[in-house]
Amino acid sequence: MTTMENNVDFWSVIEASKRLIFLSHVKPDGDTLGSAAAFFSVGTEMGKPCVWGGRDPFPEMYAFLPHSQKYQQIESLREFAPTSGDVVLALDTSTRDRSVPDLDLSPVLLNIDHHHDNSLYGDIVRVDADASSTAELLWGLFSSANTSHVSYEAAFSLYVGVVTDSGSFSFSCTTPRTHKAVSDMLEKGVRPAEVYRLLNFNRSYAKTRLWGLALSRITIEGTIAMTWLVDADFRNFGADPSETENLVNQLLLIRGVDIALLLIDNREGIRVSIRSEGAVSAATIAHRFGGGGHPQAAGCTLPGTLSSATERLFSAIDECMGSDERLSAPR
Ligand SMILES: [Mn+2]
Repeated sequence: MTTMENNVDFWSVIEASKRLIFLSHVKPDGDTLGSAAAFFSVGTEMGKPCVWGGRDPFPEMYAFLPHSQKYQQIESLREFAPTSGDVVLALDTSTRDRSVPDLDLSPVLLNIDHHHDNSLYGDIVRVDADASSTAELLWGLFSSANTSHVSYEAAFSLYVGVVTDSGSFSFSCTTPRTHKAVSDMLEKGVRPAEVYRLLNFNRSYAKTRLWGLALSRITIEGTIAMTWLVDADFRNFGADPSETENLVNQLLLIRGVDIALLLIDNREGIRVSIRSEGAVSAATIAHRFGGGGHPQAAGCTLPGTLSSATERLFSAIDECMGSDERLSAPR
């Protein structure tokens, strides 16, 4: 689904603004941050005062983005004291509750996103579910405005958004338009090798050792790979719980594996991350235990011990394999 109004309206609102307020979504990723950093550059070039914020802290790994120092962790839009003439831009944010509280205080709210489940909130909506990323969508908006304000800095920031949201062009959202946009960004001087190094050559020692431990514990049964971590593992290595993000995906890289499970015993329960590239939907498995997600990625929390949770998961997957094949989305 695509909602597009004409670009003249969009840019006349930006041009008429007294101040631009950029908002990144909760648990900010490379797309919401790269998009805001890019628009911050463009806004600044246009001579507009700009501010930028979000509900969660700025992730250390994206500190290299331009204007990252200006990001403010805020509890409410009220902290920016929005007044008439301010334009608020929610970037890459599918619903109001993924933004900061009190969005209603926005004099004008722009919703710029590519999530197919965007609730189309806001005064001006620019949602294109065919775009790989909000960054790709923004590149189109910047290009069509024919503005001279799109610098190398903006191109660099948007490139970070496209690369991270498309899994380095490996996800199915990657299209000819994605590559055309990126081609234009490279013309602006963006160096892919440099961005690759910034994004990837910064893994912490603690995380590397934690992953090593988890990878050494992998067991495989049929096409299912699983591994586990306990609270003490994080303490021993000085690793943060957030450092297991994407770890479960490593299990799917094993030849012959199409379901991956990561179980983390955090004392309050067993937190389970599920990935599936097979006939059984990860969401279907997660739903059985009160969790949720997408066909390829889902999660849930089970009570009890690691071994009882493992047993229940495996028998649930067994049952799904028998009955769920017709229900899972075609790939
Ligand atoms: Mn995105």
